[in-house]
Amino acid sequence: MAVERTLSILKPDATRRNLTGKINAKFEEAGLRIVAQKRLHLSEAQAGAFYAVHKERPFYKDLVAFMTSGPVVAQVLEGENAVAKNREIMGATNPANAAPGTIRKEFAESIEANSVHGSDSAENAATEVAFFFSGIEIVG
Ligand code: IDP
Ligand code: MG
Repeated sequence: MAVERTLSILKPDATRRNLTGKINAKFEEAGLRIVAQKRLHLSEAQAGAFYAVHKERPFYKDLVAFMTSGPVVAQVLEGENAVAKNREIMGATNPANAAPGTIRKEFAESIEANSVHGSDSAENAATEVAFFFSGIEIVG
């Protein structure tokens, strides 16, 4: 399996509850490495652009409002099969359906305030990593 990079975001519900360390411990324990990281307060335009793929979904406006409601931590995770592994560690979008031990099962407040974002394919990972980071900011 190839070493991959994927984009992870610790969402405003996670920063508000001071959970960034507990969540990142899960990634590190599973063998993913944090090779870039920054704390940001996204503007409406930035959050809207990042989630543009969901523009037509009924939850888009609320999602943008939520993602701009407080600081986030954007980070790049690196490791074997990192895209799928990150999704596995995160758990299902709706915490009610998330497997035991996953981040969303343990920490998410709701289907919207679900603590973490993770890229869903290698192709989207490359686009999403480039949205937040330049090459010089990623140190493997
Ligand atoms: P994912 O984050 O598991 O990839 P997506 O379907 O890509 O899930 O949705 C992006 C984000 O939009 C979710 O993480 C969540 O914050 C929010 N979201 C998804 N579905 C709903 C919904 O039905 N109601 C409210 N918010 C939603
Ligand atoms: Mg998604």
